[in-house]
Amino acid sequence: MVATDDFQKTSEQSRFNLVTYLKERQKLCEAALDRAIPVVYPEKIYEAMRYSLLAGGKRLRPILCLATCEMLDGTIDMAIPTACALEMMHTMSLIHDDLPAMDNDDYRRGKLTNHKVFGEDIAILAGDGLLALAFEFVATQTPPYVSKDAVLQVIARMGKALGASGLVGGQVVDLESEGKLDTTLETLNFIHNHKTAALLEACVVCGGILAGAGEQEVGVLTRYSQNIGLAFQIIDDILDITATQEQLGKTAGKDLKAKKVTYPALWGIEESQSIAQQLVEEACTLLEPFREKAYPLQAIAHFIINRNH
Ligand code: GRG
Repeated sequence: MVATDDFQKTSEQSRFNLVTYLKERQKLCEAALDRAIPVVYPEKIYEAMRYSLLAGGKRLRPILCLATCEMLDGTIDMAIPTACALEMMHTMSLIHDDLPAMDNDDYRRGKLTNHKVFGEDIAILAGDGLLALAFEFVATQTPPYVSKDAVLQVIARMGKALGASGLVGGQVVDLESEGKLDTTLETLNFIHNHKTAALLEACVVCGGILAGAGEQEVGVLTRYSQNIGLAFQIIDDILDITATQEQLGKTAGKDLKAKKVTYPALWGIEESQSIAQQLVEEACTLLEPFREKAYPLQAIAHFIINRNH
């Protein structure tokens, strides 16, 4: 039997309209990103940076940052520069990941990859430009009423998530593991905790820090984001097998071709789905003390495992 409190919570939760929420937040992020990079001399580099940054995408990272800040009673104004910076970093990693020396892909976000349009030299520089701007943006655009200590912590976390202790480290082990079908679960977890989950964690935790989260709250946010990060990657691996190029906006079936070990290769598709579901349920439970303020982050966690691209 469902207790009255649980029933009320479930029905309120189901009235939270994630589709409308995501659309509004995507629009807000797109507009802020558009304003962040005006085209000036030398136009070519700004155009290349804007090409990938404004090419669409789910905008999950900036939305997670804003949603966490609001859950802890912060405002959008406090977090929007950091949210934009995190999307710049993510886009930078996609541009570099698509290069011939890395994953060598022709399509991303339904469009030709940056190097296919601007050439490899400019694509590398566009990534570098986005990465540098991300740090500058947080430092110069965060409103002055946000504590300088919070801004400093955000900048440190962004660097950590991106460097050798984050995305870069994960990418190195991923490159080394290509073609090795005996890659262990431990190595697979290392790759994705660093390549995928580290940046998602930075998005959530930085949103919290800007709102003044204390140590205990940062701990909860860290566990929530690590769970959704791993669930995100498990679903990404499944979609690489089951979705089409049109749905993904990039080449499908790449893991198999590159002989990469994936979660569905180790566990099968059904078991992988069930583990992702379990991770998301645990993540949502962690946020229950925030009651209705947690609905956006809980709904986003479910979206991560129910998406088709
Ligand atoms: C960070 C300095 C630095 C270098 C980059 C290339 C590289 C090192 C790391 C690769 C990181 C990478 C591409 C990880 C995959 C993450 C991932 C699952 C991307 C897809 O994210 P979605 O589905 O994409 O959110 P959209 O397009 O919706 O934003």
